[in-house]
Amino acid sequence: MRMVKSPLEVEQMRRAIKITGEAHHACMRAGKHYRQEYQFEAEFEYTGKMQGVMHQAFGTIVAAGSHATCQHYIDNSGPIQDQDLVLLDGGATWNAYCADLTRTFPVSGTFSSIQRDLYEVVLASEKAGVEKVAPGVRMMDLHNHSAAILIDGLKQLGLMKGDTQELIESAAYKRIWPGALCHSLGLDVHDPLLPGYHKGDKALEPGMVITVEPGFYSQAFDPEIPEEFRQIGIRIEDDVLVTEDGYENLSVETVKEIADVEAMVQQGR
Ligand SMILES: [Mn+2]
Repeated sequence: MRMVKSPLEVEQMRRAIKITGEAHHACMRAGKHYRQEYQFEAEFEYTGKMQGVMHQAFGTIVAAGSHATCQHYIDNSGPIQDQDLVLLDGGATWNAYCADLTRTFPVSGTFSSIQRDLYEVVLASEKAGVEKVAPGVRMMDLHNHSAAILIDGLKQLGLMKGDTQELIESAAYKRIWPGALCHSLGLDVHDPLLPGYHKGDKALEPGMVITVEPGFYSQAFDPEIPEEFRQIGIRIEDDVLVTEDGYENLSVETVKEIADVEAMVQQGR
């Protein structure tokens, strides 16, 4: 019952996701004003609450600079430098149904060249995952497809070497991306799935709602990563409904293209 959402359930999720997207936009527009992580947390949750959101789906993650390399950073207590990226992962609830969206943006309004290169790789991986969502597709296949795009991009930047399929099979890429691409979303932010959906043969069905969220997380002491690429965390996450003939990206209105993100921060408020 919880895996496959009814139309009424999807309507609640649309509302939660719409408000969450607006909260992300509010934070991007505030980029130039705030230099503490908790200020973005306040902006994000304020935007929701002003629209009647009584509960966040989970503790909002606002991770600047190297803090973003911790996937579930929750302190939100750090200062933000002018050149930092801010990774913001949050979700409103609406009538108990959850949203879960991540965006990563430069508080300066301009990605550095390295930030831009890495962001483009994660974005390509994310889009590839979203576009492959359809009934009959296994979550593991989605994950490996996005992983292949991520690995290919990192190879082009000289951050990974070797055969892409071997890197996937050996899980060597998990040094950079230890997470999972998808989880179910609904009454809980990590909604229950029957066994076999995450790693087994069970495939997606119409009415399921999943997240798609690849990331790049480079640690401080990774000898295989050039120093200028270390201590950077980037994640992009959308919420996707499986439809009869493919997918609907429920968070499509939340900007993620570099030009759109930069414009929103620069335009500001
Ligand atoms: Mn998520």
